[in-house]
Amino acid sequence: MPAASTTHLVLIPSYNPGPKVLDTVRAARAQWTPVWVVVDGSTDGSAEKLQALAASDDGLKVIVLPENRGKGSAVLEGFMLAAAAGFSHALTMDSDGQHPADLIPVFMAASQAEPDKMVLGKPVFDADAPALRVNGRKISNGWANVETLWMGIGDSLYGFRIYPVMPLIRIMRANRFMRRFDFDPEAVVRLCWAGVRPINIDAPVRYFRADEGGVSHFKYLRDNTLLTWMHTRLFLGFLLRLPLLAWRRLQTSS
Ligand SMILES: Nc1nc2c(ncn2[C@@H]2O[C@H](COP(=O)(O)OP(=O)(O)O)[C@@H](O)[C@H]2O)c(=O)[nH]1
Ligand SMILES: [Mg+2]
Repeated sequence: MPAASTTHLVLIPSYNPGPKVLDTVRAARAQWTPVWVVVDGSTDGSAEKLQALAASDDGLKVIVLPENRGKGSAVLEGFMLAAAAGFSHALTMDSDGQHPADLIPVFMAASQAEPDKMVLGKPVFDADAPALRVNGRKISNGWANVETLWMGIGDSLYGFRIYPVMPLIRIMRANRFMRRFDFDPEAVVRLCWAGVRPINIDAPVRYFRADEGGVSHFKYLRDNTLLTWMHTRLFLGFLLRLPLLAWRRLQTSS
């Protein structure tokens, strides 16, 4: 197992993740120490299995939330504990096997070289990726780029990324949204507004069929409505900040 980092950790929010969760966490542990999992009120017995894994692994910590509160809430809970433990950055990844654990060291190295930035995964889809999801994210990405005046967000939604811990906590404390599926895109846009620039790195994303152990809690109507409302409020926030953003943008492009 790799030597323990005192600045960077892997944080995995997990809600009823399906059969791939233990392999996903093991794969992350093979690449990084420490790894923390935040179990977000799961009802599938995964909390107990993860706790059993952690009992024999000092590099793995499992935080169990009693009720499901949404991905953003689960990540925020983990970030507050990470900040209290002195960590400055966290790589978030999903618990269902879709994200490339083998790229954790590459992302961490990029973040350690430029700690003022966030490191965003840019998804490379396999042939099984549902067209509706792939095309849907183009809309979210288009909005995110407008809202940040094209400051370089490669992908707004991919949850395989490194956030600076304190800037994100400050943003989330000041904002009552970002607690569910609206977390990832709103986080990158608001971090850009706060002056945290993105680094983009290509990273494969896998889509598993249900019979292969694939699980998704994405609901098209509910979550697309959430994303539409999110971009509406971000666009209004963008209009308010437009003079400041335009000024900054001119400075960085010259
Ligand atoms: N959708 C959802 N995901 C959650 C929640 N809490 C934590 N997560 C985790 O967030 C990640 C993304 O969720 P997932 O359903 O796989 O979304 P998808 O990969 O975009 O289809 C997974 O690791 C989930 O386990 C929640 O309340 N809802
Ligand atoms: Mg998933």
